[in-house]
Amino acid sequence: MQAVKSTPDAPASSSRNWTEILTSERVLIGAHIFVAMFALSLGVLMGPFQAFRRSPGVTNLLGGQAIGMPIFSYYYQALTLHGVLNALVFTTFFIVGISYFVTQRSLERKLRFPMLAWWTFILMTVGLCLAAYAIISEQANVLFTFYAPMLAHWTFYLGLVLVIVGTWIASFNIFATYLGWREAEKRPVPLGVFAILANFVMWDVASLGVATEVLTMLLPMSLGIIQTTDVQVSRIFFWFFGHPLVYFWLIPAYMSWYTMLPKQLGVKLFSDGMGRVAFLMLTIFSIPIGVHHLFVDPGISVLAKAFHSALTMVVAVPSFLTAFNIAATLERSGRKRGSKGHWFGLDFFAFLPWDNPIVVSQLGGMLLFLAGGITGIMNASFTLNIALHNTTWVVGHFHMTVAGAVFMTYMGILYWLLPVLTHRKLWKPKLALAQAYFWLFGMLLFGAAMGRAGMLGAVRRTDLGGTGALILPEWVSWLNISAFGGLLLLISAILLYTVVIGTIFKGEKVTDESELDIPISTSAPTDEKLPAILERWSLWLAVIIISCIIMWAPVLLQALDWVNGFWVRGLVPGVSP
Ligand code: HEM
Ligand SMILES: [Cu+2]
Repeated sequence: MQAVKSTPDAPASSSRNWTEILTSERVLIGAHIFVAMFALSLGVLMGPFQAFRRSPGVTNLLGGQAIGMPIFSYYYQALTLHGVLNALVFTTFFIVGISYFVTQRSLERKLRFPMLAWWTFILMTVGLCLAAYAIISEQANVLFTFYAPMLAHWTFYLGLVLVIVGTWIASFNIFATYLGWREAEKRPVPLGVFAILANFVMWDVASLGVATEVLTMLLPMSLGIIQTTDVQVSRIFFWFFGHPLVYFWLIPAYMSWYTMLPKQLGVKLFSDGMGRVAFLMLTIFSIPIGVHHLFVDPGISVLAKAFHSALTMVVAVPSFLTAFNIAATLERSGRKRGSKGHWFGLDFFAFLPWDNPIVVSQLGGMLLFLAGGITGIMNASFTLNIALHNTTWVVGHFHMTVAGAVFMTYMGILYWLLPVLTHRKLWKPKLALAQAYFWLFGMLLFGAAMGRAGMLGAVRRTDLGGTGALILPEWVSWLNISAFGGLLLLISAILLYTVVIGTIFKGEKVTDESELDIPISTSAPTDEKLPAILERWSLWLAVIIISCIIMWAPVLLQALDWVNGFWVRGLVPGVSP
């Protein structure tokens, strides 16, 4: 690790400071991206093997033998590893890394507390090791939604707490950097940093839910300090956090579409202000809608379910704003490249650079997100949810979003960030392009097939490949198609790591950063009016807190057991309640 010697508030415009910043940045951010990609390499491997295992076609091919997971033979262990490593670890480390990078580069100053950033990284990595130990030693088969009544070894919970505390400290560092910049600059912050700030304001509040659950219920119970806990209350705390979690993943992807993609396409974003409004709406409306994950819970009133369901429709609005803003930006780019507005004005799509892996990863992510968004609205509808709940339909939905839009966009980011971090050009960009297409088509097939099987009643989180598991005849072809999608995705994952390792060891060396395209804006547009209220973070924090109280306090108050107390009702480990 390299210490940065310049004074904390020194503007980075002086080239000496800037070189030092870049060196420390490469190591710090590289470490975050390395851990993210390492976790993903193991986590993602479990996916295709789950898909193969549940496919009767593959089982028959192997003479009636279900295919085992590599390394991990137990279904729930592999599923926990897949969910935790991909959806919690890969995302969190990647987001913290990219947030540091964009903050430093956009504001042209180093993090306010560089050493603290290293301690944060160490804390999060220790947390990851603790949680990984629990999963690998088969003491945490609790899935990535780890609410009661399932119980894991205490190292699992402690590990996750450390990771979350790490994200809080990271957000403190980012905010401190931003406040120093704002005091000096007195102008609207660049949109990329605006998105990061909005994301962390929301995340810091949301993660209080899961921290409360872990610290007051799960961790004490795993340590034997308390003997029972309230399952309904545990689920409420979890989903206070669980829904905004998906926006924590999504906002950095949106940031890439809003601020990086236009640069990569050589055009200006259609509307910066509209982007800011979308980010604020996501921040405000992410938390007070989480009861849509609790539609089948008996301890939640119908009224709360109706309100949260209605408000969920509101959170679709910033996504529509984004669709409009980005489509208008893509059209600009298409027109610049020769589109004449044929086919109802949609021919611009054909003029986009479909041979650029960085652009294709993001466009692919958007296409998958169309499917993910629409299926999400269906999930949020109470009546449809009852039919689809816990079927493979849900797996289809969230692979279009987190393993689709989020994952593909992050890979789009990786393909320009890796050269910055390694000072080597991307190795074999054609392989990277193939990776993006394999992922796009693999995920479309996988998601659609899982969705269709789910509509026919195929259950999720069930070892359909296990001995004696029920597989209805009408599911068979869809499960087989999902395995074929899994094969394409496996090929894509192999291509991804080939490109990453190839770049690190064989990429053409770059001596000057100007040879690389780094899509970062250092200022907000001056031709748009950006009202100062947009950056009144204390106001938005207050709005978030008040809306959380209005939407969640009645849910919690109703679920709490006022006679027996917080920890009494519910589960006694090992004994049926
Ligand atoms: C190679 C690509 C992938 C394939 C083929 C795949 C496949 C699967 C399958 C078959 C399941 C199990 C469904 C069940 O039995 O209930 C699953 C669950 C899951 N996947 Fe993936 N997946 C892939 C990539 C990803 C990625 C990149 C992410 C996140 C970034 C992700 C997140 C999840 C989550 C959160 C679950 C739910 C685990 C649970 O139910 O607790 N997957 N995936
Ligand atoms: Cu949700």
